[in-house]
Amino acid sequence: MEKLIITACICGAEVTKEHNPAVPYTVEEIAREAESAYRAGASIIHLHVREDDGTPTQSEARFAECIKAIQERCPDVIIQPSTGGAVGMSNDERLQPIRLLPEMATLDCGTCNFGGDEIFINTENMIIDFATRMNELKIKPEIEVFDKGMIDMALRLHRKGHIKAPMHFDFVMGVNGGISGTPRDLLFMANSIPHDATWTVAGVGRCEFPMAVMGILMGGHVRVGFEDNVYLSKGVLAKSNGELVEKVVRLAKELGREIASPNEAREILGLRH
Ligand code: KMH
Ligand code: ZN
Repeated sequence: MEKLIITACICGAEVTKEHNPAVPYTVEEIAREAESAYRAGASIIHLHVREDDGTPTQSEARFAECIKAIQERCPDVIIQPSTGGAVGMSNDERLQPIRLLPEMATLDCGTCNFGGDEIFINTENMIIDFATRMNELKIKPEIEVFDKGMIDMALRLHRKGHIKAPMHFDFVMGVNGGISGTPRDLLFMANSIPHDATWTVAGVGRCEFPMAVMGILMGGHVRVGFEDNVYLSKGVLAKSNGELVEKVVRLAKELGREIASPNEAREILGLRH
């Protein structure tokens, strides 16, 4: 089996220090959390950034500062900015970090309820526009899907030439409004993508580690981090993103799967380097 790529989603846009005091806001905190995940075995940092008070921002300047600080501590790590940002942000706002020419960025492939009155909007034309701009800049999209219909959307846009093969998917499972994080649904998702595609699974909340184990066993890849879950185990807050990554590394070892370095992850994903 291919080595396991671990992505750490260290910050997100919704989780706060009230959920877990270790959630990073400042540049220094974001760099600290990225380093803890990298040292534990993460090869990709899925990056959102915040103002110092915790407000989510897609500011190009703030991303530039955070990326610089992360690269000083984790020189070879793959940095994958979010183009999802936070619910309610405009398209232009969301797209700012791609101007920094990261190797990868997320491409959210459908609209989804996000709990309460929140709706994370990604219309077909928005997805085409985001994909086109990422193609022009040679940025590999991580195709984020919160439901099976979003895979179908991505495949349709691939057939129309907007998304290139080999495609890389992130199945985000367990969002309040998306597909649930169950083994049955993960099998359904993984069996719905092309054979030459790669995938990672991000289980939200209590689904994080069950989905990680499934991903390890099935030959997929795994995302963990505060964006998706702040607990190391039931009722026990993780002290850092590194602790969450360490747990995946332990599970992978037990199950006989080796961990990919950042350059091995680049090979697996066909990234430019
Ligand atoms: N914060 C969510 C509304 C992404 O990073 O591309 C969107 C999100 C997806 O996190
Ligand atoms: Zn995200």
